[in-house]
Amino acid sequence: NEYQRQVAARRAPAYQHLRRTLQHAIENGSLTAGQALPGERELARLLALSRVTVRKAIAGLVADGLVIQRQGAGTFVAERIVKSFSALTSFTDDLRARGLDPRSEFLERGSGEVTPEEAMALNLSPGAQVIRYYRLRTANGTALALERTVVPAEVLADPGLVENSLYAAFDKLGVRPVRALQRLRAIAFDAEQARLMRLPEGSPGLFIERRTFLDDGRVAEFTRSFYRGDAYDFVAELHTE
Ligand code: 16G
Repeated sequence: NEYQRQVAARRAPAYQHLRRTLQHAIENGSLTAGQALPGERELARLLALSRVTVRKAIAGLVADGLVIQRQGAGTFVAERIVKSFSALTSFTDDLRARGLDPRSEFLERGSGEVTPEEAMALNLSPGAQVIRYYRLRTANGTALALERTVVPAEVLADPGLVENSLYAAFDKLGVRPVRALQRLRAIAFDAEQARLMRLPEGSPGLFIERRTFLDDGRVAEFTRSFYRGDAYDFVAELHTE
């Protein structure tokens, strides 16, 4: 009830109280997508809170993906990311184009012999070598996706060649993807994925599987991506036959 809520609110540290207040303001639309939040100093002054408190509250909202911080420009209420479903672009391309700073956090990185499932997906013979990545994809500190990628070692010889972007590594090596097959379906993040994404278990996600081909017909990557369902709009242009 209201009394319990007020008692709980009073007991919570000030930064959590502020974080929740701002979260509600975003959820009920009093703060709208793209809108700038007052600066840290300004907020602290307006609410008679310390700057540390304001900073901690904002950091929480960034981790939740509710706001985005842009270097030198300030903090803004997050807008959904519009992504083409038919363009062969990379995570890094998509976010750089929006002025954000995309990063890869490697959860796993290695190489080994292809599994039967991978051999089917990559058109490889049993015994071939592959490299594998499991990455948390972030933009300006917000986790947006988890991606498992397998690449034939004949395309990318060493797992260390990818710093942040797989497609940037392809580009450097003169590897040119020309087409891809992709499928998408709705999922709910399981407990482990939710922990990595810092989301509640069961949060909605988009599972996208992509096989990318080179012009000589070889498969360059097999990637299974789990994108945040609340952050992305996939768009495509349709034509009559
Ligand atoms: C995108 C691709 C993924 C690709 C990755 C490369 C979708 C649905 N998936 O996330 O298949 O491996 O970009 O990104 O777009 P990177 O060059 O930033 O590593």
